[in-house]
Amino acid sequence: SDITLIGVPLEEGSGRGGCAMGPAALRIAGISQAMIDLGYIVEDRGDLRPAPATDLEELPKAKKLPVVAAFTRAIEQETYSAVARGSVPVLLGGDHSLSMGSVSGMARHAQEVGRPLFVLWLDAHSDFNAPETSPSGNIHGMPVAFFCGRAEFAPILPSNRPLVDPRHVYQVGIRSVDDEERRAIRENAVNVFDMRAIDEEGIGAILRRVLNDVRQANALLHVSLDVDFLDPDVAPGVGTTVPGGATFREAHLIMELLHDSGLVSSLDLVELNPFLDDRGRSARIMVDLAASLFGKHILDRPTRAA
Ligand code: DIR
Ligand code: MN
Ligand code: MN
Ligand code: MN
Repeated sequence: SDITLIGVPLEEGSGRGGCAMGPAALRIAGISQAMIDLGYIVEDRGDLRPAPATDLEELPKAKKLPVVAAFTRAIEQETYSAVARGSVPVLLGGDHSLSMGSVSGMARHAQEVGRPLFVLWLDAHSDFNAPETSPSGNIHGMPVAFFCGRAEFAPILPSNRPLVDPRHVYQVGIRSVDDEERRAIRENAVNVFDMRAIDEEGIGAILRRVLNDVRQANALLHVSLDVDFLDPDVAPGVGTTVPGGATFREAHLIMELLHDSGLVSSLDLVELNPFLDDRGRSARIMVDLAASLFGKHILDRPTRAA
């Protein structure tokens, strides 16, 4: 298949209920048909349902670690298998801790093919906490630090797993960063384009810079889209809304530029909480954005160099 859908009914990383219904809501909103309509062969692998890990303990500063760790292992394997057979993995979340697995699976593949892995992180949050710095203990605030090797949990994946270079992580839409997290993203030289950067430079200019870097490095690109990247007026169906987010048009332009680039290897759609949504609105927007990333557009236009 061209695209592999992987359902991840995981909410234990978020500290509240609801995200486990995310994959079901994305399917009802038509994620599979949207891609079939664009001409892709789509395989839906259903939902992952791993039993909690028995080799890891609950930690006060990494809540529900045995559940999140079991998902991380299963997601890493499913994502790796999909991309290794030439398909584009699309993770249907589920809270953002699922990216510990998806990005690690992509990093395994990138290492095998001898190319670097870049990550585009579309989020209100940097998700660069570690158990020692997290104010909440919720693991969905830690995935970027995890796949960069900067958050030490008990062993979840093999200790020799490939890591992502934090200088190859591009965060866009950021507007909520914890104090110690701010220091960590600076020390690790993560590329951060906060909402002010979007206001001042425009999303198109920022995306072209990111895509240029990816192309120059001959890298694979993983895109991770958190619902709260969007303004809460656009997408209310998420547990951690932050005012002042991306508009509908800014988000669509990103997806259209990503499609035109031909550089995207894999995608996470995360943090959708159908319990908090407004009659499926946020689910439909996430499906619409994914469709744009896979080539849905308004008019044909001549290809323009980035
Ligand atoms: C906060 C909120 N930085 C934390 N994080 C996230 O709990 O670590 N909310 N990711 O979506
Ligand atoms: Mn997030
Ligand atoms: Mn977020
Ligand atoms: Mn480099």
